Amino acid sequence: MQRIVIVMPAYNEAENLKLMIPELFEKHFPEINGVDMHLLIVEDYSPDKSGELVTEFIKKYKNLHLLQKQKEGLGWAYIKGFQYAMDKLSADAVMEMDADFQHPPKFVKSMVEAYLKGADYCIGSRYVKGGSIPKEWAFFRKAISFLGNLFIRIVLVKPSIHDLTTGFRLTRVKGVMDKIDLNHLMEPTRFAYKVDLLYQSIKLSKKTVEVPLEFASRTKEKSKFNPKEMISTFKVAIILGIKDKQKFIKFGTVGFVGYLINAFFLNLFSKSGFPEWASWGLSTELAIINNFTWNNLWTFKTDEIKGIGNIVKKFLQFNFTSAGALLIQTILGTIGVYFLGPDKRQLILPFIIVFVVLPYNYLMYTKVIWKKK
Ligand SMILES: Nc1nc2c(ncn2[C@@H]2O[C@H](COP(=O)(O)OP(=O)(O)OP(=O)(O)O)[C@@H](O)[C@H]2O)c(=O)[nH]1
Ligand SMILES: [Mg+2]
Repeated sequence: MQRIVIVMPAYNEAENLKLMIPELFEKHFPEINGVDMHLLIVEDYSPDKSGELVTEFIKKYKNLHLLQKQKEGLGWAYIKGFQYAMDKLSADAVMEMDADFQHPPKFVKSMVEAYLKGADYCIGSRYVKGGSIPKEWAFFRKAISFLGNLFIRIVLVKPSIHDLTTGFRLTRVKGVMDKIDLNHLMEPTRFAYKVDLLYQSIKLSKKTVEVPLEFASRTKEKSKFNPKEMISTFKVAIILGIKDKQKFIKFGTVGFVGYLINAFFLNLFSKSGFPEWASWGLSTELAIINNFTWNNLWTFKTDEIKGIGNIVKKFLQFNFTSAGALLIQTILGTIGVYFLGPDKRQLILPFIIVFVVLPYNYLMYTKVIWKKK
């Protein structure tokens, strides 16, 4: 049976926990069939004695656990909770859920169902059909939430995901959570750690789904929402966005150098009396060798191909995908000239390169040649 551990950080949440724990164990967990549901409260010795309350509840609910530690902020509470759930509780999946009822417990079931249907990463989403943000929020806060989220969506180029800043998520351990270097997430003391975690989880997940979430406002006490948290969240998104594009920029630079090498040696060989076919063939191969080498050592250095056998195999594959690009370019070029006329040749070429060959190459490099291990 799959074991799902809800990781729930709580600091001074005794009032909420008093309601939350019985509600989960008596109302919602019994409605979820075929899964071993656990709840782990991560608590930092709060002055309101939330920890003692949980200890009392543990006597009644055997799937309830408590992790107590020093206070280090929101991110670390979740991170240490995930580590505990994986190492000590053998979780197959972990869930992020706040104790303050902003993530209404009735939505746990739909998240678990999405996971059981095969999702590796389930995002409780406020911005899909059926999801919502609190009606009572002031217009300003609604706008900040919506626009901030939209901004991160654009910066990270994740148009298919609608909610990137939600705190209600379920993650498969094997292949996703256990592949993330949790001790080195960005901004681990703050809310912003969520953006880094999400970014990495989406990358590692084969199937990511959004499940509607009706986000509630805090029931007890005032909100701690503040500009500092907001700025650090945007900062993480911008850094990740640039990092993401850095690869593409390097790929473009290597490709351009490859083009220069191709042009230089084509000129040199043909001037030195090489037959036409040999000049083209040799100069193209030199460009291919250049592109393979620098992409391996620089663009994709995090997935560098090592070992002579591997290098030879991948280099042959690289030649093969390069031949694919040549074929695509030849076919599209011929079709283009047929329809638009030979005088448009100089216009057709860059068009094909930018819109077809570059995306094709990038896709082949990231999904085939330097595929993530
Ligand atoms: N253990 C632990 N829990 C924390 C810490 N900071 C926040 N939490 C808990 O993490 C959950 C989310 O924190 P909140 O303070 O509600 O953060 P938020 O939802 O972004 O902001 P609000 O609008 O104030 O609700 C709650 O259950 C908190 O009790 C912390 O430093 N340690
Ligand atoms: Mg909250």
